[in-house]
Amino acid sequence: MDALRREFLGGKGVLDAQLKNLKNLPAAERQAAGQALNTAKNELLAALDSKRAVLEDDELKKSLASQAGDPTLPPFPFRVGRSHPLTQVMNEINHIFLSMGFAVAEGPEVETDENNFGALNFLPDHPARDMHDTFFVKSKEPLLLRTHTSPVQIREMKAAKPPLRVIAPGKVFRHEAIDATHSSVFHQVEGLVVDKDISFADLKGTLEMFVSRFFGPGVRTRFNPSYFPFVEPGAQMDIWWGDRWLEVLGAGMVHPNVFKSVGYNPDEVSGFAFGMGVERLAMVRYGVTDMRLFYGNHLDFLSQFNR
Ligand code: FA5
Repeated sequence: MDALRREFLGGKGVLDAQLKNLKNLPAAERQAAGQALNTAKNELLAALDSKRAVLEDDELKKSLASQAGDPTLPPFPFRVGRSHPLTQVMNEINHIFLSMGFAVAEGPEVETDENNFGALNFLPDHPARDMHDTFFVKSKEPLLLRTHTSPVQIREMKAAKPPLRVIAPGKVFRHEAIDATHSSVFHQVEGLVVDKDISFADLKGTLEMFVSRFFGPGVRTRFNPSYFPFVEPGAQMDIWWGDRWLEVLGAGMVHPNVFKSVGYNPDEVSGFAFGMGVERLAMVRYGVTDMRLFYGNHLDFLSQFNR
């Protein structure tokens, strides 16, 4: 383009030579020739400009096509994801127990009836089963959606010899009437310690230590007797929650029948276990009055829990 412009319109170009030549023409022809040259110059300039515009447009299109981005990518500014508050609370619970020497274990959400109930000393027609109604799967070996994380106790004891010190975080399922403090799918963290000479004082001390680290000093707790077929004695721990007590966990000394079901000798070992409700701990921690808010998927609510 530039070469063409120089050749025809430049200082020593074709047009320029013709213009210089005008003076050699007879006077009568000079005016008409000058006008013709001017017209030619303007036409050339216009043609060059329009060609340049077409070429530049082509170039832009080509470069845009070669850099084409993914139109499905999210626009700026990117939103940074973060863990759900219940995941944050579970991770924090895990960390506190890891620092106290516990290992983390896991079990399946679809469990055998035997691990969820039988080996935990729930007799077949015992009313304690009524508090744990769930989905049952018809299969050769009776299966169900686990109602608590306690079956992981059975799996861990069957897999290893004492001493044991494990926690088992996970999801559990119950056929429940749902309200501000009850869900049909919720989370628990199980704890199990088995060794020689483990006492109820060890259980209480461990839980007190956990609570003061999780909530900070000054949190009000109380222990009440409670019944679970797989512990004896059994207790529940409540935490003061604004204007009333909220039950956050069940606990107790491992029942001799549970030790027998996994092949441990109850005369040689003793142990304690607990199962805490993650949603309930999160509610107390953050002053949330309705558990269902955690499942609502409202980002305005969830993004307050910034860690
Ligand atoms: C149990 O599930 C026992 N497995 C706990 C246990 C473990 C006792 C080891 C002894 C030894 P419980 O049903 O009370 O117990 O549930 C334990 C905790 O889970 C409760 O304290 C509460 O914090 C929470 N929880 C129970 N039901 C619900 C529910 N429907 N929604 C949300 N959280 C619940």
